[in-house]
Amino acid sequence: MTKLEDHLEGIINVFHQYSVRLGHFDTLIKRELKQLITKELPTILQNTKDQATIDKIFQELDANQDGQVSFNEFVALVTKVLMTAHDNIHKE
Ligand SMILES: [Ca+2]
Repeated sequence: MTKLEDHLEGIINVFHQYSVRLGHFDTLIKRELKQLITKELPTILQNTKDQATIDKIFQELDANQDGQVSFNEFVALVTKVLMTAHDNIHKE
């Protein structure tokens, strides 16, 4: 695998690491999303310990409003975080 392919697979692995914990094995419920964000994205996302922020992010990601964030819905967060990380690189 190339470096990029390896990183992309890494995103899937991290999602699964949290999605298997509670409820359906392949979706994130709010508690899993909170754990993922708090543990894996503390530098890029701010105020992640604030429940209101988590609620807002969850609501935005859960496009079909079934109370769970699927991998396809999670990709919206990955996109946002990637763009923020890219902007930050140019600020430094
Ligand atoms: Ca959903």
